[in-house]
Amino acid sequence: MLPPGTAEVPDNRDPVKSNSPIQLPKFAVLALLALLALSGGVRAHAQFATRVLHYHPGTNNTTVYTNPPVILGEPSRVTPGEWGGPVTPFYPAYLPSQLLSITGGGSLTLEFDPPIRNLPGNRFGFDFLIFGGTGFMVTNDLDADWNYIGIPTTDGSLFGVEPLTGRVQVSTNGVDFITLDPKRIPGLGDVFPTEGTGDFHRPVDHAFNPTRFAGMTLEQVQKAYDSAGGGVGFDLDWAQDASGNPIPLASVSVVRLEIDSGEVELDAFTLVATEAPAPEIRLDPQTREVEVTGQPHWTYTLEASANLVTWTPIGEAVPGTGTPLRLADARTGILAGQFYRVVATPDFRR
Ligand SMILES: [Ca+2]
Ligand SMILES: [Ca+2]
Repeated sequence: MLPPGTAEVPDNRDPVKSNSPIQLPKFAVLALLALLALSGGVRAHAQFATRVLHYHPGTNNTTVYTNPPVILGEPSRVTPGEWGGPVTPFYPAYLPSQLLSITGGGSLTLEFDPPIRNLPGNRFGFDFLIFGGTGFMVTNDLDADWNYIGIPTTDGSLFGVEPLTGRVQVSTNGVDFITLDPKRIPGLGDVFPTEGTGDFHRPVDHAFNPTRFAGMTLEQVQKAYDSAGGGVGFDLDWAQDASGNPIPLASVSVVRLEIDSGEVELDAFTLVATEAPAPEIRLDPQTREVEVTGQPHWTYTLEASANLVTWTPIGEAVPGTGTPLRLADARTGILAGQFYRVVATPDFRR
């Protein structure tokens, strides 16, 4: 049985097999996409806030979290230092090198390049995510060495969150700002705690009210996240004018957070990767061409392997168009015994 998303070229001496294209089941491609997300296949260009345009910590901000550049880049995956370790919903980031604080009267304006896009394939409609420094409260008692007794379990409540008022605004030019409907925003501080092994471009299902995590162990929380990395989602469809009329927005390049009261500690802002329908792929063993119907905003790379362990990209990543593409293995001297897969990568620039 082949691993998902792979197809073996039959031995060319077998005329029956070699003349019939191999149709991969759709679930195989889905599984491949999931594998991609888990293995960090998202390429490392700017899918996060790229520049701080303005930061005011707020009046009477006495926290140590006031170094603006720490909001740029991806959310924390690991907390460094003696008391550090992997960032999980039970062990959130807490260092001044990770988090930025805003209190009442403060604001933060960030630029995104590439811009945030309001694409129909964005999961749950969310177009960008904000990650914070909150964590799930663990209710286990501690032993004499400050270790939890039993398997750590949360009651589903968040710590490090206080009542917060303010607004989220977006802009295409950094001058004119549009406010996102405050009634749609789930609470600026109520972010799902960060899971450092998760996909920071995949929103958590917001049908999961945080209290739904009551009674869960860390392993159960991670499973409920369904490969997502946490954070709270925002939808450009929430943009509205002063009278509450919706303003259609295809993309924005600036986000501004204004806090009126309370205090929030934020880790990062990320773009949501749009989700493409599972592409159909076919392998023509005679010509060593794989036909894939890719989608816009994704690129597709053919990879080959002789052992299903080491995979080599064959050729360049090709942008999806919604119509069939042919990706060919033009290498010479390599005959039977090759496995192929197509790796899909979200393309934030197209
Ligand atoms: Ca949207
Ligand atoms: Ca950070």
